[in-house]
Amino acid sequence: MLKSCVSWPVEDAERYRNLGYWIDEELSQILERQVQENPTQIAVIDNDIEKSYACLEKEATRLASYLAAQGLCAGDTAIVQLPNCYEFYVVFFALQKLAVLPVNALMNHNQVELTHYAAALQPKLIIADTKHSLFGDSQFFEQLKACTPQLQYVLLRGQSTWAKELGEKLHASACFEHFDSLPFRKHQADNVAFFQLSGGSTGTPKLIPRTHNDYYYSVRQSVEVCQWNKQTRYLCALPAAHNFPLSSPGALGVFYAGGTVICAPDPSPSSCFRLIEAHKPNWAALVPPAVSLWLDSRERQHYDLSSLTVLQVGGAKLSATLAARMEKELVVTLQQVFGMAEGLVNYTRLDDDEWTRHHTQGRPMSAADEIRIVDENNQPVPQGEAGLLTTKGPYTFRGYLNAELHNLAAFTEDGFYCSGDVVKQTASGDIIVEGRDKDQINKGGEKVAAEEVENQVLAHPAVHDCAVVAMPDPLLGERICAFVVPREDLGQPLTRAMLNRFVRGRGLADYKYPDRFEFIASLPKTKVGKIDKRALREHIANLLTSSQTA
Ligand code: OOB
Repeated sequence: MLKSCVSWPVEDAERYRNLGYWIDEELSQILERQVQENPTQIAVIDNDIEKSYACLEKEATRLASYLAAQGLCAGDTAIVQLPNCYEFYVVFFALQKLAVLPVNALMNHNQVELTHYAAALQPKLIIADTKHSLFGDSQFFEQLKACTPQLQYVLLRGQSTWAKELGEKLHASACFEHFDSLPFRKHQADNVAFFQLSGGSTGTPKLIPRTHNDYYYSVRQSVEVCQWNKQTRYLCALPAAHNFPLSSPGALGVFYAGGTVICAPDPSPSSCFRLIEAHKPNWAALVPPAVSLWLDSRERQHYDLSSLTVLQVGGAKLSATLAARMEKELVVTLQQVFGMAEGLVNYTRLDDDEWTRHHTQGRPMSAADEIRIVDENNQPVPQGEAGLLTTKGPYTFRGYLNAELHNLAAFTEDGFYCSGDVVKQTASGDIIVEGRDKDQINKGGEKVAAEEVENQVLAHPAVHDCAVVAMPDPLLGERICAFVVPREDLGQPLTRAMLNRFVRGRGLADYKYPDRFEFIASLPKTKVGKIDKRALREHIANLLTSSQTA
């Protein structure tokens, strides 16, 4: 099945190797290096738990050995769904040692998403948390097993009566002592290490294969750009599995540099401020709505946040107004981060002037990132004009898993990934995100594929047609509006409450629920007969403005 992962053309791979971008090391090396150099340094703080590098390595080895003894082996796949906690990193490195390939689902992913990942990956193992409603009992696991013949093992973080507990496998219990020093085979660094999740614009979420070589390079280069070192203390408040807090430079960057990750359960002021005062991180990463919440929080004056020197913001467009306010009121340097799970990451640099920090989303982190800003015929637009961002490079993937047809549209013939972002580039090479040409809603950094929501709404028997678009929102930037054409031939009129109840019952992640349903007699069409989503976006934006002024 993994044969359908697209790899880099041989000549590109050779070039990346010769230039030192690909070093043929596995991701598990990130941790092993620190165990040699820095064993007693604290790697992760998770509430009152502090784990040194040596301890993290020991627990990862023990878990890997346990899983190997259960029969898991290189090339098997897994679904991991854990909150921000130190175990997330233990599991990450354990699976890397074994060369078991996980997809790290977000905690708010639900039945629909996990079922889809299971169908795509045919995992042997699930590692999840009993706090998630799907794993309180065995029902969902049994359901997954029924359609995933390979699936045999489940390990749960938290107390469980129906499955083995992850904690038991990590902690020093005599029966696992002999696992502590099992050597693991070296694996090919060109191989897939794990799957990232695409924000998506199609009916089903796509999986992004990331190799050891490409991901490790993106971590090392991010650390270089951000100048991280052993003194780096990073507050991880965004979901740990997301590419931004995992590798830009994120937790893996911290581990590479020998610093300390401080786990926060979420980016809210009530979760983060006390942790900042207690553990004194100097870096943190947020999405723009969280910046607004931090700035407007009354709690701010009660905490000492002065340890923070740099605040990274990315995932969605940050307004220049918020950028200026943030630097002034929080007394931090802003670093904008414009990245994507597919690869390319842009950073503003710490010594950029104020205009660049506030008005641009930064420039590619690597000299090897190739950027082409093109029109709809894939022709470069004149410098300074807006166009579609396409890119290739040593850490930008070359194809989604099992998605041959979709890949044809997602890449140019010469291998550039079409990001769907509309951007322009300043004379000095900095990128400004102007908009988007993909059927996606960016709800304050959380990406929602319109088609995925449309399919759920369309499943209602009284819905004739549906189109999902973004509507403006002062806090999140965008929210989800579903335009619905009801069927006329059914007696009972369809109501918003009925649709809400129906969609909520479908097992989709909460953040994908439409925030508003609008009934419409028919969907507007463009000249070529496609649904005119631009007209729908304008329609809902006007409705919102007129209801505000009324
Ligand atoms: C990050 O990754 P994804 O995969 O969740 O989302 C990627 C998309 C981009 O194509 C763009 O549409 C949007 O999110 N985006 C931004 C942005 N950062 C991401 N749009 C405007 N301004 C920004 N700063 O979101 C991601 C991955 C790694 C690092 C940072 C963010």
